[in-house]
Amino acid sequence: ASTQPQPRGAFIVFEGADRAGKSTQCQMLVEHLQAAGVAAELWRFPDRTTAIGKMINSYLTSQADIDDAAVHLLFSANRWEKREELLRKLRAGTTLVVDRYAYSGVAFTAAKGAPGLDRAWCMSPDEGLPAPDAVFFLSLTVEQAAARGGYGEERYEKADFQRKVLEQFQAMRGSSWRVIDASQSIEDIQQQLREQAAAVVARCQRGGEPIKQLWG
Ligand code: ADP
Ligand code: FDM
Ligand code: MG
Repeated sequence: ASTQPQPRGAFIVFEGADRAGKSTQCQMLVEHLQAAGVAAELWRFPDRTTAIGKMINSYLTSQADIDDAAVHLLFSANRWEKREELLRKLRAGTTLVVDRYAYSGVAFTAAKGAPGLDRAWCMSPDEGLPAPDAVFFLSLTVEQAAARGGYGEERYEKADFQRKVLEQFQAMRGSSWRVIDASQSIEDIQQQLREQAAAVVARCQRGGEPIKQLWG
């Protein structure tokens, strides 16, 4: 039996180290898509608005200490609790532009180098989550990031740790990743993102693109 092409929204993820410009570019891309008549929403992980997200926020702002393995599972649970809504939106034709996803989850925990929490362990709780259609990786060195006014106050915003996170991202990046030089101007980066995103959105809109699963 032939399957009907099933038009849907695109699932686009932004990754990269802190201060690479993810939040700036996500926001601009969503506004651009909406202005072009594409149904699009901006999402972010962690989603700090849920009960689990509030625990994560307490951890990131150092109001709470949580065991490394336990907090890793909370970050993953925070994606699982959004899975149904995410799939529903995509199937209804809404494109989701998502500021961080499971790749950050793996990179940040694995960068701790804690016994037992190697990359394979870190990947396992996210196995089976919806996989993005494209990952835009905004690439910036720790030195370039520091030149943007230094890091903020949150738990992971330290140069030495960020270096280890970048190494983890490096080890994980697959063929579907589009690496963008994040040291360019905001406008130049946005221009490249718009072109690449338009192709992904069009491909999903045409139909026949199944939603894949991590870590495929
Ligand atoms: P992220 O979400 O990756 O941590 P942000 O989008 O919050 O990064 O940007 C971090 C800081 O760097 C902000 O002050 C932002 O205005 C600035 N910034 C973002 N993109 C660029 C760029 N291409 N060039 C210079 N500064 C930038
Ligand atoms: N982070 C983010 C993790 O450690 N694990 C995850 O699964 C995700 C999605 O949380 F330090 C870290 C990465 C970053 C912090 O910061 C979230 P932003 O500024 O909200 O992206
Ligand atoms: Mg951000």
